[in-house]
Amino acid sequence: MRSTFSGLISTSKPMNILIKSNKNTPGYVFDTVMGTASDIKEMKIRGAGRIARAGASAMGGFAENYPGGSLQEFVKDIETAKKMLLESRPTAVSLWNGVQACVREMKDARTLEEAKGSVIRNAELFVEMSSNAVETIAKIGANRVQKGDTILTHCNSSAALGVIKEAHAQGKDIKVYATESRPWRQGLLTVKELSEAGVDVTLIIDSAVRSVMKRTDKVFVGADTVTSNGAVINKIGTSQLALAADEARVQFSVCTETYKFSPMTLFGEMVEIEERDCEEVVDAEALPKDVKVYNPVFDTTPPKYIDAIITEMGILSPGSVYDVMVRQLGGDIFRMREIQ
Ligand code: RI2
Repeated sequence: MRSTFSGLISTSKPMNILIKSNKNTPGYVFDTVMGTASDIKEMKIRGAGRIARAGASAMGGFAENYPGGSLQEFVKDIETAKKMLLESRPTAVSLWNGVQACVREMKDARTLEEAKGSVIRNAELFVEMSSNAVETIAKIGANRVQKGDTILTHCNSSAALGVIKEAHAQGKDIKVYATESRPWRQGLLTVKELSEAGVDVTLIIDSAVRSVMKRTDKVFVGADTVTSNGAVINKIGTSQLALAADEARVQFSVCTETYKFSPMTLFGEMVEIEERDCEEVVDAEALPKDVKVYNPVFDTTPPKYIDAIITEMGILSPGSVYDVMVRQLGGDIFRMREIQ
């Protein structure tokens, strides 16, 4: 799909939600939710894990500050808050899972206080679980790194950087190549973070990936979404790292929390790739009017190019993602349509 400067160029839908969903709810309870949604939309909060934690925290804050009223009103209003957050990056499964985790016990609540309590509790639990998962992944992944390894990473993944920093902290004397990651240049965040941690890090432009692959021992990247057949959706350019790694027989590992596994893909749904504003790529003034710009944010790496998926549950093969998903969803698996 192509987009032009003259058309509506972002796939992110406008936030067209009525702020006061009923006459008794003061608008201010939606302020934090709206602020978080807007920060996510504008990439002030970014990274699949961070947006999930921010979304869950906003849901928890909403419940905590909810002023009163009936259980029915709260149920309706929290649905509005949920939509507001999900529309900020509509294709992000981590955000969906983070927000959904907060409301998973709402159906059992008999009073407003019980409902608020369950949202607050589940939001806290999600944030804690998510942060712990990143730490566990770092420890497990670092065991795959050997002394003197040269590592290549892409974009800015807290899960992948956790592995790299842990390996460095263990004194493994590693070197890192980090891609710039156009157009947002999240690679600059990566080199800053690694340099501050004392890691020997070199910034490369995205098109230098194949060139440095011959000097690379291992690739560690993050994930935005993992499908039930073990494919990984991550920052645009990830699949070309995987192809180059495959050609050079370099190990390609994906570091990801299991809540980035997409339950919808079990039912055959395709992962929608977010397409963002063309102005993020190039200034409209710099191009002739008839030139189109295509700005997909993520791409898909097929399972055959992935050697390991490093999760908080251990190292998985792409082929075992389905089993983990089914185990996590348990009896709810066939009710997913209702849950949505
Ligand atoms: P963590 C980012 O997306 C990158 O694609 C990164 O690899 C992924 O999220 C995972 O990040 P964006 O928000 O959850 O920059 O590992 O588009 O931090």
